[in-house]
Amino acid sequence: MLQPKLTRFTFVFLFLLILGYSCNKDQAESVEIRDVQTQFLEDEQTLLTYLETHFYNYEDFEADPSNYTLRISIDTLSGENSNKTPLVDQVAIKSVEVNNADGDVINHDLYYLIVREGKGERPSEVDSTYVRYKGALLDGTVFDQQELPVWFDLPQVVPGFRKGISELRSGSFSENPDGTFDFYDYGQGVLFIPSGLAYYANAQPGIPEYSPLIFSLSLFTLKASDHDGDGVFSKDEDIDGDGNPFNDDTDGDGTADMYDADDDGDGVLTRDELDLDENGIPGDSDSDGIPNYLDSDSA
Ligand SMILES: [Ca+2]
Ligand SMILES: [Ca+2]
Ligand SMILES: [Ca+2]
Ligand SMILES: [Ca+2]
Repeated sequence: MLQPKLTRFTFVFLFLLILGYSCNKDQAESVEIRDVQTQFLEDEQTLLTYLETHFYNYEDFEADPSNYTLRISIDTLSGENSNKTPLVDQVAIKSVEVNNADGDVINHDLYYLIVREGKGERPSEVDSTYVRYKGALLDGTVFDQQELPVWFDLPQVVPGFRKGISELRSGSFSENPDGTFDFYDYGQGVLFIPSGLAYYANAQPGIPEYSPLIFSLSLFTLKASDHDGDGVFSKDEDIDGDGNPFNDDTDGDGTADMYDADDDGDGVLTRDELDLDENGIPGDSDSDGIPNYLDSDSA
């Protein structure tokens, strides 16, 4: 069974602030700013308790592995379900660094459950992803969901979502004669995100401050983004190759390369010095191993 059928890969402009950062100044001023390490330890305990006391409908997925109409459903381990395998035995952990106000690094555990890994590509953290999702609090309250998929530009979503979805793979699709698409073999999973990788002290509609979040999601497809339109995909502007394109700033002007249309700050737009001979390879006029667009003394 193939899901979903869609008329177009519509880019839905999201009015929702849910997955982007927003900060209500008046509200933020009235919220106590907690110590990052202390809050992390509290969230960690809360999440572990949740994972120990809940399970998902893994038996449905095991019984019908190719049924893409199945939805992930989480419930409490109690009564007739007491003997189910708890989530804590099925999740994996990704450690993510968070800086506190003093610049100290506090490692946060992001828990993720892979229900179906998917057979396509893994997104980088700066790609656009086409997803179906449901976001909930640990008490089960759903604060946002999209049954029909939407495009999410990953740099605009909370770090826990961005880091977690890159553990899934995209699927395949085929176009029908009527212009609709069928998706299959796509990744499905659940992210369990401590507040330090979500909104932390910044309450959002339906999300109190310091809330750990749960996202169930399906990753249908993805595409590379070029945020500054300079001809270099954002994922390829990770110059130091550490997997994080947000920390590369070749000209040191405070704007990361992925958002900087003149990466080397030489006054020539990257687009205009990237590949002058149009052979598909960035030019390097002085042959010093640094391509012209990153080399302020050559163009
Ligand atoms: Ca770019
Ligand atoms: Ca980097
Ligand atoms: Ca820069
Ligand atoms: Ca330049």
